Amino acid sequence: MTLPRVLVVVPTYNERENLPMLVSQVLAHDGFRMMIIDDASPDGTGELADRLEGEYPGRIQVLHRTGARGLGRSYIDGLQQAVTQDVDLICQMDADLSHNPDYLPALAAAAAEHDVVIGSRYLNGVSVVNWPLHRIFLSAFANKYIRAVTQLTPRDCTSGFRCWRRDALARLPLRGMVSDGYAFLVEMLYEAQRSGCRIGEVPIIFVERAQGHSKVSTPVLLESLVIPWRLVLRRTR
Ligand SMILES: Nc1nc2c(ncn2[C@@H]2O[C@H](COP(=O)(O)OP(=O)(O)OP(=O)(O)O)[C@@H](O)[C@H]2O)c(=O)[nH]1
Ligand SMILES: [Mg+2]
Repeated sequence: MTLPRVLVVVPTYNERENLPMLVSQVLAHDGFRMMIIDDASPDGTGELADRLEGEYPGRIQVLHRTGARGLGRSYIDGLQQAVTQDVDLICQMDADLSHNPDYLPALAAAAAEHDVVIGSRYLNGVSVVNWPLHRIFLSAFANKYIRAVTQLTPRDCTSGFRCWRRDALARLPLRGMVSDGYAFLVEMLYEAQRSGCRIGEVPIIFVERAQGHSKVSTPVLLESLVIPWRLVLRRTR
């Protein structure tokens, strides 16, 4: 069997300490390339990404965003470009090493049978390392809430570690998506389930970042509470 051609899309904001390790671990896999979408990080992550592009010729693309920053906006810009490229699979993951690149081949393999495969923290109980108890409860509650409101079936609807078949991702209405923070991940999955995508999950152990800072803010969390209702109401109208 020939190896799939995989593009790994990674949004970054102030991830200077994490990016070199991430790049070397992702690109250790044959047939993998990366797209780094940097939001003009004040810590110089964008320039670092350009240097890494020189170290791995032909295997890294860097998208430098200007203007309003945001995780959802970054993914929309990056994924719209990604689906036009000559690749079989498109993965998305965080830059902070919470998502171990060692799982990428398992996600890619499961994409033979699914249109999107989620790296899931909640398949065998809770597989999260170094989260305080309140964060575990918050995430578990968020998933229960989202699944109840939207009728989404995966155990982990908020995981940012995913692998898509390029053709399935290309069919999603990326341009029309309304959420910007983590809710964007829920919106993508909602549209995928609605369009009949086969959704799979493989277990991962999520490890909380050791370097850099979280970008989770109160408005972003509130958006996650509102978006499930917006998605459902948009479809029933
Ligand atoms: N381009 C871009 N990337 C972002 C933005 N906000 C967060 N990211 C990236 O999105 C990924 C997830 O963000 P994190 O801050 O790790 O969010 P989290 O995992 O929920 O929080 P932590 O507990 O700190 O890990 C990381 O790769 C970030 O660098 C943004 O506004 N623009
Ligand atoms: Mg993180």
